[in-house]
Amino acid sequence: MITVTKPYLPERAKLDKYIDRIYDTCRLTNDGPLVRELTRRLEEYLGVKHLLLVANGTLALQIAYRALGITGTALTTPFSFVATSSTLIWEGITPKYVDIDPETFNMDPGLVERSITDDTTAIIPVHVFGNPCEVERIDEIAKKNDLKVIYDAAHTFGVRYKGESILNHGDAATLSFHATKTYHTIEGGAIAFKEKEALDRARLLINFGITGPDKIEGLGINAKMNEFQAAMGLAVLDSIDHIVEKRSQVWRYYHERLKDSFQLQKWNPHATNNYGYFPVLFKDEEALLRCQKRLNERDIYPRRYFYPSLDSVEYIRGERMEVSRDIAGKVLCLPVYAEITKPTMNQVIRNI
Ligand code: T4K
Repeated sequence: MITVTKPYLPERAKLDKYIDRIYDTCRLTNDGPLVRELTRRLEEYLGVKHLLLVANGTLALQIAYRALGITGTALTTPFSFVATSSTLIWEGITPKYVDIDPETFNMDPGLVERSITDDTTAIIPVHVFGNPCEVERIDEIAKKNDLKVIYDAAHTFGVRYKGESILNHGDAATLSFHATKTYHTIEGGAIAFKEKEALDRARLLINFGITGPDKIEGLGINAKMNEFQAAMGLAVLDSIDHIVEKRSQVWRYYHERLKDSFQLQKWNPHATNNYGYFPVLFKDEEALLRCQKRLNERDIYPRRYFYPSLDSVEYIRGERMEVSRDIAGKVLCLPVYAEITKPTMNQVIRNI
């Protein structure tokens, strides 16, 4: 079976080197030495200053909203994984959608300002499939209107924009280290904060608001990453250049053969890619469904990331977003992972 992705598993010996340390110390969680080491190494690798590791990318969003005091209404995109919106609702914040650009698939910055109302406190854009948003325009609108910006950067591990980490834009940027991502810690995530004060507040939030054995300073929850997640994260990080290189070969192979027949996502010209996804836009939903069926019959399972457009989800019920609905109906993400073979890619290409 060929699936849309396949997690990278490091060699057992490389992983065991880290797991042995857990067995030696019996330290399994609660800000242990592997989580600390991974934090340091990721700050260095990614080029960020105030990084907090958490249990998953969903909690990363929730903690970021709390740490930055987001309330009322937040502007966000309907073309994303459901977690971008569900976390807002979970935190009592109302998502209000801004439609997307039909070529980049990211929030259209030209539509942001007209959506701001008195109770808007934040903008939550997504760098969809790792493709950076127009960050300068968004950051400028936020500054002018005194709004916070939290980028859902779940897909952007290692992506650089104008030579710097994309995570350095906004008041915070959140990552997902889920097994399906280019870089993973099985489950996991992180928040890169602009200000150290926000990082300090978030550090309290992820550990029940506890500051010492006998002291509870405020409301918190449990969003900690554990030592086994960090062990996997360290082992995967040891191979990250190899993973990205292999994925880039797959991505380029598809790109070369499909670029003249399909509309592909328009990539930000100032940004690198981590080759997490290969979205293809069909001429209509019918063509997509026909192709999906043909591939499924051959035991190949691409995915409709992101479908449905979130403004059509019953419990979210946003204003209708025409562009997002159109794109969501036509996008199919092809299988991309380090060990995919050329015959398999050829089979995918032949059948689409
Ligand atoms: N924001 C954005 C923009 C996101 O895309 C996401 C997550 C989040 C926030 C939240 O972050 P997390 O809380 O998840 O850290 C997957 C992932 O579960 C999810 O992390 C990801 N985005 C989303 C885009 O995709 P599914 O429902 O597609 O996963 P699943 O289990 O169907 O896996 C896809 C394929 O991968 C399977 O067909 C087989 C393969 N697979 C998967 C797993 C889990 C394996 O081979 N082994 C595995 O262990 O959501």
